[in-house]
Amino acid sequence: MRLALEQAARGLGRTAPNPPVGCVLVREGEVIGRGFHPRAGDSHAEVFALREAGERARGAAAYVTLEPCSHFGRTPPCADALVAAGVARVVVAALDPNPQVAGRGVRRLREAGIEVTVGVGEKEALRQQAGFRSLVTRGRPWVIYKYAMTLDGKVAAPGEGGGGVTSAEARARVMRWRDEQDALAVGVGTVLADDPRLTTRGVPGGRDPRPVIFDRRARTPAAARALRPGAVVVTSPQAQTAPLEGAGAVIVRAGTLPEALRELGALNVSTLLLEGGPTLAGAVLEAGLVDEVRALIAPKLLGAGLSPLGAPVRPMAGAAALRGVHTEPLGPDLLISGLLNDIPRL
Ligand code: AOF
Ligand code: ZN
Repeated sequence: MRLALEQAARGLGRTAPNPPVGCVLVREGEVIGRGFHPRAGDSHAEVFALREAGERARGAAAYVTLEPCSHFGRTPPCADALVAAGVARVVVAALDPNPQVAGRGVRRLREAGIEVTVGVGEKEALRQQAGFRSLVTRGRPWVIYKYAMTLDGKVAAPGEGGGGVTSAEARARVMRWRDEQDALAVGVGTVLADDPRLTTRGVPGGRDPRPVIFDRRARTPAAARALRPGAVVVTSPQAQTAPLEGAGAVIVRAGTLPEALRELGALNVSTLLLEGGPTLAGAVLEAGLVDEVRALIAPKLLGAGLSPLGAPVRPMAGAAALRGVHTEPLGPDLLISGLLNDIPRL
C-alpha cells in the first residue's frame, strides 16, 4: 500500500475534481503493475496497473488507495476491470465517498468472489484525498492555512512585507505544497504590499496552483503579477471589476466566506493553500473554514511585528487546537502541522 500511496502522490494537484489514486498489483511477492490517476478524464489508476501486468494479473493481489469505482463516469467501472482481469484479492485504503460509488465498488468485487480488505493505510490515503473528499461531501475545497513566523510569533517586521522568515529548506517544502494544491489564496492586502507571483519554483516537473485573491472591493491592480490566465478574484456582489476582467481574471462574487468557498468548489478547486495575510486568515479561521494548519517556525526574534492571525482573540480555554499533530525539522526551522476539521470519510 505504501507503493500505491507513492503512485497516488504523483497525481496530487493534477486530478481535480477527481481524487489522486494509486494502484499496485502484486503476484508472489513481486510488483507486476503500477498506476496512478493522472488527471480527470484520463484512465483510473487500476487501468494503468492492469495494462502493465497484462495476463499476469490473473490471481494477483491489487492494492488501491481508493475503493475501485462501480459507476460509468468519464471512464468505465474499475471494479469490473479487476473482476475481468481475474484478480484474486483487493486491498483498499479508503472507501469512496462519491454517492455513485460509496461501498458499491467493494460489494461488486465481493459478489464476484474476490477477497477484499478495507482500511489498510487509511490515514495517509485520507490525507491525500482530503480535497476530493471535501469537494464531494461539502461542495467546497479543503483549506490549508500555511504561514511562516519567527520564534516570537511574527510573520513580518513592522512596515515590511512578508517573506525572508524561513530557511531554504522550509521554502523548498512550501514550493512542494504549492505544486500539490489546486489553488493558492491570498488577501488583497498581501497583493498590494508584496505583489507576489504565487508560482511554484524549483520543483522538477512542478505546476503552478491557480491564484485566488480575496478582494472584497476589487482593489487588485490590473498589472498584479498574480493575475495570470485562470487567476480568480473573489469579490463582493457590487464591486466594479471591469479592469480586472480586462486583465483576464475570473471574477467570483460572494457575500460570505462559505459562499466564496462553494463558488471555488464549483470551479473544481478541491484544495486551497491559504498563504495569508493575517486579516484573511483570521476571518477564515473565525468562520471555522480552516481545515488544516501548516506552521513554519524560524529560530529568530523580531520583537515587534505582525501576528499570523488578525482578528479572533480567544481565551486559552477556547484556543483552536490542532489534532493529529506532526512536527518535523526543516533545516534550522520547525514545521508544526495538524488538522482543525476532520477529513470527510463518507
Ligand atoms: C477509481 N480509481 O483512479 C479514481 C477513481 O469521471 P470518472 O470516470 O473519472 O470518475 C470519477 C470518479 O471516480 C471520482 O469522483 C471518484 O469517485 C472515482 N475516482 N476511482 O476507482 C481512480 N480516480
Ligand atoms: Zn475507477
